[in-house]
Amino acid sequence: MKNNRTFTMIKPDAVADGHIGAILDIITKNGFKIVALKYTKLSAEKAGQFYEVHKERPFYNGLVEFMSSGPIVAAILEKDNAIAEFRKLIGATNPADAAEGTIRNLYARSIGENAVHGSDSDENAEIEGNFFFSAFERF
Ligand code: YYY
Ligand code: MG
Repeated sequence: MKNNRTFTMIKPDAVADGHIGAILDIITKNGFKIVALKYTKLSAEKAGQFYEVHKERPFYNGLVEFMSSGPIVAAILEKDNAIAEFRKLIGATNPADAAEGTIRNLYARSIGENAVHGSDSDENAEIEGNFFFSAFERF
């Protein structure tokens, strides 16, 4: 594996607030190439699977409910050092702590409804990309 890819979702809050275009613009202007892209909606079951690692956390049920509450945009992004570069671009989980100009600083509503997802490791980027995209949908 080349270790230059990450996976992202534009979450239901940012889609509902009309920020798909602005967020994709920030992503591409910061040198990420979109190698897979999909507008879709998660069932509660699928959202629960995606966030299974957080199953025991107190915010899990609310997270699953939120992530299945409306459409999302899923994408695989390519750039050198993609995981770290993208985490830097989205900012801290809590938008109150997110650096100025980061996507969460600009568009997140709250810690729970925080506009975007970004993978936390190369291994998870591959797992998450494969969760949303078949081999025919990613290049
Ligand atoms: O990777 P990142 O999205 O920045 O945060 P995680 O710690 O992986 O948590 C996933 C997701 O869960 C977060 O984006 C919002 C939600 N969440 C929450 O609602 N309340 C928390 N205290 C922590 C996380
Ligand atoms: Mg995470």
